[in-house]
Amino acid sequence: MIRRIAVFVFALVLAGSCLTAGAETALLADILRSIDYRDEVTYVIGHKSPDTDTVGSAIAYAFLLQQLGINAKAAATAKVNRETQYVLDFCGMDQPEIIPDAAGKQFILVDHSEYSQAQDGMKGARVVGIVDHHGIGDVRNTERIAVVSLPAGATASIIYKIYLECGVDIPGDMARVMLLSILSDTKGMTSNVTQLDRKAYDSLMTVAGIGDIDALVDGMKKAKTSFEGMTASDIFRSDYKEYLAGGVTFGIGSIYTGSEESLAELVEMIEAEFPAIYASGGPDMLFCLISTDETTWMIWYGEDAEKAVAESFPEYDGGGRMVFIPKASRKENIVPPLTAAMEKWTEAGGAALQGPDK
Ligand SMILES: [Mn+2]
Repeated sequence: MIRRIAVFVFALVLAGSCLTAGAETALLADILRSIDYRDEVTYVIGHKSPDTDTVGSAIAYAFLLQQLGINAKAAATAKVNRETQYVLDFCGMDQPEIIPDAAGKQFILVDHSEYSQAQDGMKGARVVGIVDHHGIGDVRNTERIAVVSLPAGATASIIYKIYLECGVDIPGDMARVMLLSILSDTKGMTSNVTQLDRKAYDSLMTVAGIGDIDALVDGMKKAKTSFEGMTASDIFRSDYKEYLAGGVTFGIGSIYTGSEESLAELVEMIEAEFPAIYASGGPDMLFCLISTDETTWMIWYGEDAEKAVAESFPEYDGGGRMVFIPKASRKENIVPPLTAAMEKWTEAGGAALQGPDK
């Protein structure tokens, strides 16, 4: 609470400063306004197992749309993780409303564009927009929708660009939440950073009013690596995504930890609990990445998971675990080869691989 008051006072001091787009034409703003929202509320929502970029982007994009006169509301698929809670506390923001079932509602998706990562019921929902940095997924709408997909380290960087193009001022709290979302997805501007992220970062820093950014990144890291009171399953699912390739479903949890000792502990802990996690339902195969700043260990569970690893990573030595040095990124280094291997199986013989009945 004290932290929130402090942030509020801080925000008042900053109230005078915000970033403006100048006299650029706001053609994109007109395009976004022209979409048929059917007088319904449009929820701006991120992916399952919400992370900071997904939640921060939903908040910042909903605010932008509201400035355009659109009835938008930030939402989330589930309770936010510890890092995100830390960020929201710093920004003096509440957790977005949780929508447990998407069916029958209207959405703009941020930070994802695949049904496998979308909230349950999304196939029965109306999707009127997508803003994503993961390429093009399988979400469909027979009507014309606004899709913004760019190669960036964070969705929040794309949202920043939309603010500029729409000529909407960025207030201090929105600058802070976008900045911290970018820092989260790019691991403190060290991973997957593009020119757009760099521009967004530099520009948002000028209005975010953050004195010691390193201390903040450190605080986010500590919040993220605090596994106190969490079960192995909670830890595995704290940053977890599901994928579909060649008729096979697979889930990948990604865990970051500060030290080699805790990496070894986590590997054993997840391995011990993998059968139970797997049995509780979900995809055909489970993978878990456990990383420090230097290395990533990958472990897996489920029929044919090892076969997928062997085909995806020729360097795999058959030892039941894989170690990547330098650390591996789920999005860049793990998902593409696994997806390619599973798609090859389907091409090779259709039902070559059948997940267990569940
Ligand atoms: Mn993201």
